[in-house]
Amino acid sequence: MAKLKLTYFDFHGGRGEPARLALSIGGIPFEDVRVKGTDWERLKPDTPYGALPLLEKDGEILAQSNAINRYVGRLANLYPSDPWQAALCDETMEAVEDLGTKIAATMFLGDEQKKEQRKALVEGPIPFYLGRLQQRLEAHGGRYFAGDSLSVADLKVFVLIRHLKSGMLDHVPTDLPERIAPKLAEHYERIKNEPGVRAYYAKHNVGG
Ligand SMILES: N[C@@H](CCC(=O)N[C@@H](CS)C(=O)NCC(=O)O)C(=O)O
Repeated sequence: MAKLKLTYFDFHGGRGEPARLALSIGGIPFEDVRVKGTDWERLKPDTPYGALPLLEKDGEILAQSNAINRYVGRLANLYPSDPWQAALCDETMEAVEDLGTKIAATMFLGDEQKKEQRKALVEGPIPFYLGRLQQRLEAHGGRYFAGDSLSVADLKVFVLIRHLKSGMLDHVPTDLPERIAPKLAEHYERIKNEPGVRAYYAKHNVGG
């Protein structure tokens, strides 16, 4: 079996978390490398695009979170084999990237600028993407984003909603998902209660 090493920052969320979840749910052994902020500047120049996550397979490196999600999704049986359903899975992951990139741009701003830009997110892109993701979920039957079973798309949306509800994003009300997209909030609860997801967070001793 290939030797896998997944490298991402040392917190439960962000672009590396769906792949960690997928590998864990699939029972696929991997080395779970968690980079501390203080080590990052030293490691960054040696990464393909100056960013994480990275997946290493037998010494070869794969970058870009959604490429990693697709690969581990295939390994873990969490990526649709039907080409159309696979494309729908990709669509969802890219939509989460669209919003995630906007949120990430506010992470390291000073207090005033952060407040202003988060307010703009709360009045625009966050409700827009939550509403549209909910519409897309409902168009696919309301349970899963692609196909008729759990996929990496569900995991990626789950990680986004977990972040929005976490209280870690100053100036972003934690009840936005429930208020704006109740079906998405239900989807979050369902995914959180998937046995593999519960087992992952129990193992790491954190709440889903
Ligand atoms: N398009 C890339 C973006 C990767 C990215 O921006 N990663 C962030 C963490 S989520 C990062 O490495 N930030 C540190 C830096 O840019 O120095 C992907 O999807 O993997």
